[in-house]
Amino acid sequence: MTEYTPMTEEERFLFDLKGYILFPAVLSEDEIAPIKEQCVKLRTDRESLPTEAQCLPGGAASVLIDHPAIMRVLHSIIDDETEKIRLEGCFLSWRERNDGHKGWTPHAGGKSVNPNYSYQYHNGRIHAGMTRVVWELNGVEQDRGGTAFIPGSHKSNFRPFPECFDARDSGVWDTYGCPPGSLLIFSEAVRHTACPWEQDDPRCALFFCYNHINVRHHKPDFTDEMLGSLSEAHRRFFNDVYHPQFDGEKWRKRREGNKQKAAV
Ligand SMILES: O=C(O)CCC(=O)C(=O)O
Repeated sequence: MTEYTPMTEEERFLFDLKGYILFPAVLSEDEIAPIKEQCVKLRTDRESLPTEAQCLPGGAASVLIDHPAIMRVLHSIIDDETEKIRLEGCFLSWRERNDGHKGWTPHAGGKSVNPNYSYQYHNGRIHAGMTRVVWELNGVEQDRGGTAFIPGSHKSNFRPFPECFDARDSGVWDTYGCPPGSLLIFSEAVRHTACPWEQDDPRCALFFCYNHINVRHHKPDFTDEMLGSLSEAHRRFFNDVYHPQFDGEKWRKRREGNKQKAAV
């Protein structure tokens, strides 16, 4: 079993306080290059990619599925057992200046009893539901693109959100700037939005969506070719929604017994 360096107390404090955390320049240029090449081809020459790489997170991007820089965070905020963490969605966010993207669209935020958006603190640990992991493969300039957040809004009590605070210039939004290869992790429960892209290099970001094994938000649309191409350790992130205890011998025997009874 891979050992991960747990989040530091300071990192955990910041994530809990704000609902997001940024780790600058996690990937080296050499690590970024093949993944960016795949992203460019997905936009411009999809058919030239092997079938497994035409569906994210297959191909070069698959190394990010359980990258140690994310696992150390997911273990601290979703579950300390890898078997209980699922990857339920992955997409490429490619944005260009004046590309007609809808841009500023604040959503989510506030305490929720919906298990998907749940964000709780209990007995000294965070229990987060849907968690977005964003790999910014190009640099992001502060306040000119990327994702923006109302820090702390994953724990705010009053609903609905007053419209005045959704305005970009309301003074409650955090944005970030970061070099290529940076890692952004946020709880889907924090109020957040895409920003209009106002810089020359396009946004080239991979969004991964992780969740606890017992809940799912997205409808799975991964191809068999992509899933079949993954290592076993990577494929287990795509397990169905059930408790891993049912993979155990006791339950396997019980299922066999039930099948035999039904056949009589
Ligand atoms: O495109 C972005 O920066 C934000 C994406 C978003 O809103 C989401 O992941 O829910």
